Amino acid sequence: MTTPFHRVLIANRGEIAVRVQRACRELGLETVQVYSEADRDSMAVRMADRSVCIGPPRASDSYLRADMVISAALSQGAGAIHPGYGFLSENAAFARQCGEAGVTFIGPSHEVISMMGDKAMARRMAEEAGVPTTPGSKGTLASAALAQAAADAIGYPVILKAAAGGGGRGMRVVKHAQELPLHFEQASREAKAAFGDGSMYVEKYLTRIRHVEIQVLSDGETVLHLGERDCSVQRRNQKLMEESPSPALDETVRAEIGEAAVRLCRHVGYTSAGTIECILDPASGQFYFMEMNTRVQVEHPVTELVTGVDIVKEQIRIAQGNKLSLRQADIQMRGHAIECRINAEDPQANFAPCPGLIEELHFPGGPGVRVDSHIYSGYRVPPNYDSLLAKIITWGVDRHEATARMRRALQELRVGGVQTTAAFHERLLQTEQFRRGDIHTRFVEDDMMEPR
Ligand code: MV4
Repeated sequence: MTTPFHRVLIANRGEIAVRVQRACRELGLETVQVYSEADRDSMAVRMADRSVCIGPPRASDSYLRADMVISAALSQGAGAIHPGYGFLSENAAFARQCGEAGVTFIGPSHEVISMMGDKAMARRMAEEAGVPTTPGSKGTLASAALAQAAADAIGYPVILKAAAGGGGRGMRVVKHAQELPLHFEQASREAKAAFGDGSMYVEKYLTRIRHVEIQVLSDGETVLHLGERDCSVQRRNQKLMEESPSPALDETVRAEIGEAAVRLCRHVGYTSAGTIECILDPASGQFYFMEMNTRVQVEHPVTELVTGVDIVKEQIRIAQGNKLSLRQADIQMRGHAIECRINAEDPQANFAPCPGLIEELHFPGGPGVRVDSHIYSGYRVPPNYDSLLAKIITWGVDRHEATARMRRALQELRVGGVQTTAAFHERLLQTEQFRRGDIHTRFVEDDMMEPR
């Protein structure tokens, strides 16, 4: 039974805080924006009905302070908290503490967050749900010797993964058997230091792969998939550009991967919005479960543009106890969408972060162009957080038109005062590989970057 709420606390910052503000406004909900001292002048604070400073700039002293966030919700009469992405969004303890404080956590149950946050357990759930997984160990490996035996059985190269890791953290590729024991000990030690848990599992390492992920929405009874996103344009495990639909999927695989995602959600009792990340072997067209993200993702707008579904509003409506009004037959992907992440980074300086004052700002517009951003002319980009300034998302009737619109939008963009990744995207869109839709996850690092 969910308690009705009319005020939502947004426990995040930047563009996603603005995005959630907008969804709340459209649903007639009031907003409470928490902020650190570095975000006092942020757009999200200006948009909110109420705002509360929860600490100094460092995230561990502000946006990660579960106690401060929950007490802000209670003191401001917010009946629900939206965590956005990053920060506390996949912190099962925080989700549980929200419930214990009588505040609705806008996301899955803390039990499901915990289950899918254990990447070895998530993999097991996928296997039980009949979702293809890469050949790998049954669960975590208690010693280097057991890891060696599992890897020998799988065949090299293998990839060691931390059960408490994810998103590329706590992973290590092992090419030869003799290297495994050392890599296992080092990776487990690093995972213990980084995540408090050194448990490791092993998978067959697939090379030249694509990253394809499926957006899901569930109210606990109806489980919908909203099609896939291709996130293969990455650099050091950081997504730079995403698109939907994937140029690498045909209708058969598209249906299979969507049905697999729904099966997994049903199997674990998933609710709210979520994303199932897969790796796709373009050669065979076979996809394999990688991990599940129990939060809204940065790249959700490309799905919104091709399906017409407002994912954040649906998430909030589900948290209010509403049942989904949509059925799978209502979800039609139309056209093509591309998102470019405009980061305050200098591609000519190895993508080094470039915080500073936005002296001039002009965003693109016109047909098929959406900009999700929190910056404004005169805004000072703080050095304390991720470098995302804006997401430019374009929609076209097909990939060609979406690409042409993105090129035009990037040419219209003006950001004075800080270096951005816009010029990198302009170059990327002109490569033959992108135009052919033939991108793998190592393309940027292996094929595109000029040798330094
Ligand atoms: C893999 C893989 C190849 N083979 N697993 C990266 C982040 C995390 N989601 C898991 N990742 C990978 N897992 C097997 N068995 C390659 C990666 C990988 C990757 C995957 C998708 C997109 C970008 C990536 C960059 C580096 C490694």
